[in-house]
Amino acid sequence: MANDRSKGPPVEVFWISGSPYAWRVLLALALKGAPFASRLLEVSKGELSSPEFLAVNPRGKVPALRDGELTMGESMAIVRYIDRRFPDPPLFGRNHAAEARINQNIDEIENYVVPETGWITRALFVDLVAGKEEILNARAERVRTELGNVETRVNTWLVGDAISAADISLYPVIAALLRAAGKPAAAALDLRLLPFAERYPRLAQWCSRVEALPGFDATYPPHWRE
Ligand SMILES: N[C@@H](CCC(=O)N[C@@H](CS)C(=O)NCC(=O)O)C(=O)O
Repeated sequence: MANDRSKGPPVEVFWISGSPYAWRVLLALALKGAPFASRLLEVSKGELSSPEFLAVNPRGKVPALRDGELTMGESMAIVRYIDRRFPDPPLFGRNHAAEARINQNIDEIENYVVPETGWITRALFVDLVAGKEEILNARAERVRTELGNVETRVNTWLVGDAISAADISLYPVIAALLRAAGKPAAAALDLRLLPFAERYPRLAQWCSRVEALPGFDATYPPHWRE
């Protein structure tokens, strides 16, 4: 079996509930059906700055992974590692052209979407909007441009006819953004993201497709259910 993990201790994944970047890693593992040891950390308990965790990721950020001697951070680097470690099903395409398109999508998401959504979601989650409305609205405008581009070309999946690392990289970022956009503090902003299904119907269907994947429920941020 390609994903047989009967030998050796399981891969350990360090994460916090609601981190879109950590969610990418959980989704990748779910799609692979790969067993792993879940290390759910709590920021409020200082667990991201404990010496034990800093030994895994000196940046003190999640996601992080430990597999035997290997320790690493950075969500998409971890997803790439998981793809090599558990080859089935492939998340970076079945040929070079598909891999190229998947990687281009990922880099576009990392370079043009995440820098904007990161600021917006953080500001809304910790209620630090006051005085930053103008810059946050400008960021939201750039997000809408990027989402509009994706909306015009998304089919069943972002690339080709199978879910890939491109979908995995984008979904949690959008899910966190939409959750943030529903916070009361968002009323002070001109985000124009909701109702998402009316503004971006194809992307909304794509989100539903991701949410219907086997194993998706187990990746859903536990504190979002509370
Ligand atoms: N580029 C990193 C971003 C990781 C990141 O910013 N994680 C946040 C959680 S969403 C974190 O650990 N923040 C804790 C901190 O900065 O102290 C990745 O893709 O993994």
